[in-house]
Amino acid sequence: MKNFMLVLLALGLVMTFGVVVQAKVTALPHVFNLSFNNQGNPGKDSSENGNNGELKGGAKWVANGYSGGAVQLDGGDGHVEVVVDVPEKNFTMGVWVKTDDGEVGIYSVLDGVAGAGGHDRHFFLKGGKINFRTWQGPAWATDRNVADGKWHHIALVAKDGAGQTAYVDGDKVGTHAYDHSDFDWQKRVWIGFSNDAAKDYFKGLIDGASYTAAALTGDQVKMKLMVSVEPKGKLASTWSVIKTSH
Ligand SMILES: [Ca+2]
Ligand SMILES: [Ca+2]
Repeated sequence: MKNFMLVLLALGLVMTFGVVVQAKVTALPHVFNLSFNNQGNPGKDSSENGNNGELKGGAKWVANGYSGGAVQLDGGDGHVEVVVDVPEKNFTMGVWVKTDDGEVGIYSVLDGVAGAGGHDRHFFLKGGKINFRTWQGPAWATDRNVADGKWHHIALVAKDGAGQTAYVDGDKVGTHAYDHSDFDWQKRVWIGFSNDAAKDYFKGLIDGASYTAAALTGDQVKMKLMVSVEPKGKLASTWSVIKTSH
């Protein structure tokens, strides 16, 4: 009985923690936050700014995301478009990816369709390693290979006066001194695409794409990872453990 009470207590803590993290992440100043969890409206912006994404070309909704649903991209012309004016200073971009192709585009900010008229804030893979380019800064590489067919969360933080910081799965993997973007005539953001990659279009799964109007701290980036730990799933598996042990 004592053990059972301890399990209940632990369960309560897990649930409370999940809810608190969810609340904190929801409170972040997202420009958009796409969970791809709504099959009927997969591009729905959960930030409630109405900056919905649109699945285009060879992009389709799938149920097996990192957390809930996701978008599968075909490496041909599939991408998710958000038509939106995003901030050039003090921002954080984040996305979950799953691919085994090491030469694909992931995320970028564009003027016209496919970057006609200008493009920057690129996330792309080169030899499997995550690279970035925020104009007028140069392209820069990290040594973190993410093209291993597993889910990885990639985030880029630009902070005025401090520079860019890159995170993979919550680990800091690189920095660059250029601290903002000068590409202020941009009109859209594409997820699953970058002009800087050998293959512009992403092939694989993407989930949890966000653009935040703040330079998040390392801890806040980590918090975004934990949101995907679904208390419901945890609860079910914990209950089955309790049942078998009694
Ligand atoms: Ca999802
Ligand atoms: Ca802008």
